[in-house]
Amino acid sequence: MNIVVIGPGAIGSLWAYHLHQAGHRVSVWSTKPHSYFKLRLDESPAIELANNQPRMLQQADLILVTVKAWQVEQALLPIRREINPETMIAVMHNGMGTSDFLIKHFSTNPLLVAKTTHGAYKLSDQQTCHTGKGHTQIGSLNPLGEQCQFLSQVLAHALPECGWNDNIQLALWNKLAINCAINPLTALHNIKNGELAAPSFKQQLTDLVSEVASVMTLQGFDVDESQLLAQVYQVIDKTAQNYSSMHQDIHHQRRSEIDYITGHLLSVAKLHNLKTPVNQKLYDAIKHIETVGRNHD
Ligand code: KPL
Repeated sequence: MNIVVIGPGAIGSLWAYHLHQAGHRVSVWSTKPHSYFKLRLDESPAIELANNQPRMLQQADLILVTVKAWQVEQALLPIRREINPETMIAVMHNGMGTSDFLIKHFSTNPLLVAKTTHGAYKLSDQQTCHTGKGHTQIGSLNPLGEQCQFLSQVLAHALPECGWNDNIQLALWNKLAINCAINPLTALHNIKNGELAAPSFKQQLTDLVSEVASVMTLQGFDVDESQLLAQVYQVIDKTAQNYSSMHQDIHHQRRSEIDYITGHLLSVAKLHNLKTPVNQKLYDAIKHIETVGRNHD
C-alpha cells in the first residue's frame, strides 16, 4: 500500500518504520523542510523515507495521522486539497474530539480511529526507541470506514498485535477515563503514575472516575463504575515507573492534551447539562499552568 504518516513523532516513526519493513511504500509528512526523513528504530540500520512530497499524498491509499489531537486540524487543513477523496484516513492520538472536524472536512473519505498501547520515545529527530510492546485497536468513524476492516490485518502484519473494534468509541471512552484520572494529577503534583496508588489520592480518583462514568452513561454506554476505577488502578500499577504524557508536556513547558482529554469530557458533560466539578478543577489548574506557568501558582 501507499502510506503517508503525518507527524513522525515517536509513535508515528514506530509505525512508519514497521509499515516500511512490512513492504509498504511509506513516506512521511512533517514540519521538517527536507525532502527525505532519516529514521532509526532502536539498534536497526537507518531507513530513508520521502518527506513532504505532495505526489505521495495524492497517491496515498492510507494516511495515518499521528500528530497530537490539538495538531490534527492544523496538520490536515493546509494539505486537504492534495488528499484524494477515497484515501483512508486514520487518526491515532491520545484523547478525543477530532472526529467532528474529520467528518466535516473529509466526508468522502473512509475515516478511522486507532488507539495503541505501544510505548515509544524519540531520542533525537532520527532515533526512536520502542520502549514497550502494546496492542492496537482500530475502528471506524464513518460508514465508509466500516468497510476498511482489512486495515487491522495490514497494521497487525506490520506491528502486532492489532485488532478491529466494532465499538471503538467505548474503547476510546475507557481510555479517556484512564487519562482523565491519571494525567492531570501526575502533571499537577509532579509525580510518577505509581504515586497515585497512595491512599491520599483515593477519594479524588474515585470522584474523577465517577464523573466520567456518569458522562459515559449519558452517552449511552453501559458502564460499571467500580470496574472503570479498577482499570485505572491497573494502569497506575502497570505504568508505576512512568511519567504520564501530560506530566512530560507540562514539565517541558509544551502544550498538553488537556483540551482533548478532560476538556473533551467537560464539553460532552455540558451537552448533557451535567456538572463535573472535580474534573473541571483539574482542567482549570492545568490550563492555569499552561498559560501562566507553575511559578506563578
Ligand atoms: O496514556 C497514558 C499517558 O501517559 O498519556 C497513560 C496510560 C496514563 C500512561 O502514562
